[in-house]
Amino acid sequence: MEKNILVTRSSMPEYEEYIEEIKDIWDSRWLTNMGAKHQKLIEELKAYLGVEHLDLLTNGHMALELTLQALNLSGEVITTPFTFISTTHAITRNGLTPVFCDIDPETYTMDPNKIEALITEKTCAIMPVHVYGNVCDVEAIEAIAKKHNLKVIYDAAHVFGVKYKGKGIGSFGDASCFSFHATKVFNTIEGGAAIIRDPEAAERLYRLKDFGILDSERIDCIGPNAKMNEFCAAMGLCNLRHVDGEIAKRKAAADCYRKELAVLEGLRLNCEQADVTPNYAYFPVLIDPDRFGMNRDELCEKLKEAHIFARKYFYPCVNAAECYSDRYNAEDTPIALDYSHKVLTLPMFADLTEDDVRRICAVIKNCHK
Ligand code: T4K
Repeated sequence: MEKNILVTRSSMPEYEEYIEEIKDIWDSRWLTNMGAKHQKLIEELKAYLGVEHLDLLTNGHMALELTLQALNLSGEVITTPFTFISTTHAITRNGLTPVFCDIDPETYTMDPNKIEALITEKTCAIMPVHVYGNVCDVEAIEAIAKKHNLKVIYDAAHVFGVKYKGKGIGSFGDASCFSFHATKVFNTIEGGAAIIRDPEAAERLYRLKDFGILDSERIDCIGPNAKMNEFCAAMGLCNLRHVDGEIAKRKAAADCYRKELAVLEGLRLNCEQADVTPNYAYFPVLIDPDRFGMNRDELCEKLKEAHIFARKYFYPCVNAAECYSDRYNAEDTPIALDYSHKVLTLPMFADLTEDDVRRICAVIKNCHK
């Protein structure tokens, strides 16, 4: 039987490298609560991402949730429905109201031309997503935010290592939140980071992730426990040494896909953006059923039969998900809704070989009319 190919596979260091990295945790017995590995990883990530400030959290979701809380926002947040549910949950769980803006048909990111029509006197922020590693139109978004005095918080879960015009993507907007989940380009097993420009809000986030504790006798805000532990930080220190190599391997797989699928009628490849240094986080393809000869769901099933597990990221469109559909009409964001039925994310990870890619593409070509 042919081996299973899953949508992704975690990048990991050599076993011995990780064991070496965690030895001093045994000696110190310091396992969590902003220990030495946590502090070291912060410094290394600041240098790698080219940002002046960064804080670590248990996961990307808590980075989003606590960043919104630290910024003391209230009212409406304009966001995209074409994302992982976490983005919207972070807004809602802060008592804020998500307002959905449709996406740009090329980049799948928030369409800046549709933002201003959604601004009301209650709007406090814009929360776009650099989905699949595609960079949002940061210039247009930030010009609108400036004009209307709104905060911009990027969900940067997919863009680790991406640069725009030579600048680390985390340096745009008022804040950016990364995910270091096992499935991401760079992982700390579970983990995340928040980059907040305003030093006061950044300081608040540092306390919020530790229950809001200011010092041993004062607790001045209400926060959860969202601290990254030392074992996760150690995994991060190891993975960071290899991340450039892992991205280069992803590029080889992406190049192979592009070559194999170049002229397949009805299958659109992801855009290649000018001025962007990509990270090849995901490999989305858009299926036009009439021209391809089969719809996205049918293709997904055919791949499954061949032991290839592509995923429908991001279906359902968030405003059509059960927990939001009573309050929103997904038809208000027609492109996002349409694409949620047409995009398939093909397997993409550093260890995906060119033979694997050719095997996947052979199934796809076979399904093509
Ligand atoms: N914002 C955006 C835009 C996001 O995409 C995400 C997370 C977040 C915010 C929140 O960040 P975190 O709080 O998660 O840090 C996965 C991930 O759990 C999630 O992190 C990710 N986005 C989302 C897009 O995908 P599932 O339910 O699809 O994962 P699962 O368990 O089906 O795994 C997918 C594949 O990954 C498996 O088939 C094999 C591989 N895998 C998985 C795990 C758990 C590994 O190789 N190793 C592993 O340990 O959600």
